[in-house]
Amino acid sequence: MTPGRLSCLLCCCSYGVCLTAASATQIDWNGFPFSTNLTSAGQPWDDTWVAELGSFTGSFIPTAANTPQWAAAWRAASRSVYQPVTRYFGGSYSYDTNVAPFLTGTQAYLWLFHPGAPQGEWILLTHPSWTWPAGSPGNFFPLTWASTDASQAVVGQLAAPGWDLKSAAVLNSPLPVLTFTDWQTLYFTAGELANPALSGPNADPDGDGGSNLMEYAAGTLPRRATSFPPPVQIFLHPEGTPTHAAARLFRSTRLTGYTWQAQASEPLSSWAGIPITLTEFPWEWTVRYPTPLSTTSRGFLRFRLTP
Ligand SMILES: [Ca+2]
Repeated sequence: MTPGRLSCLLCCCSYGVCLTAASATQIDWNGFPFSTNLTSAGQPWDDTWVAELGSFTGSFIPTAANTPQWAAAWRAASRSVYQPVTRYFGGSYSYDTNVAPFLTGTQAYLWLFHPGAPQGEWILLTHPSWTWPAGSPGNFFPLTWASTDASQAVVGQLAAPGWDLKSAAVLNSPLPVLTFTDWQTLYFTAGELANPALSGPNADPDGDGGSNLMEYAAGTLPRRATSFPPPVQIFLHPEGTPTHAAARLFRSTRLTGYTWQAQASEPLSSWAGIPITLTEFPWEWTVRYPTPLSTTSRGFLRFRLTP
């Protein structure tokens, strides 16, 4: 190390910011605390909102007209849950080498969404300067991409009198899938992730009776007891004759890496898979018991989640 470089590092340390050579290229991204962020109906965003920093694959260019194709092309580098009390979101992404689609010079975006169905609320922000810099293990100074610096909202609206960010209603457009591991990282801190009794698949940190894995599979919140996996509905399927018993499951459309199976049993000693043929919506699955009520003395239906 040259004397000049050494004196520079000592100078930095003297001001309380001690930098080391073990740095990487880092993007800090965030919203502005206590800003006013509203839905298209003028309601404040709540804790169901998620913010993601990422890019689209290949040559895909997001527009307000092609929202149904966004999810398939989107890759998130970093995610954050929206904090409705501080009205803040943000995260950090560090890398030594660029991994596709976060290649040098590729446009980056902030995508914030409320996972409603069939109508979601979305806002997608960017700025011409938000392109991924080359990754380097010796990059000391992080870049900051803040929503207040965005110059374009592909959907939604940027600051105007009365609000800072305003989302738009988006119809019939899916959200990108989310692995259980990424879901855990979204809702638990690094320290909590090391504690399976809090963040593991069988844990129930909000005590609402839904394990973390079930909350993930249902698209509910693991840290709010009033948000829990809805019970399976049992009913008679009235369409056509004869009448069958039926069951309805509500599921997260972001589920990936796990598969729901519907199974039926008459003696309870064995289960047979039955097709999910009555899907009306992506988030709602209905199955019929294979034989009609008129010829069934008893029967059982279950949904099973398997990796
Ligand atoms: Ca729970």
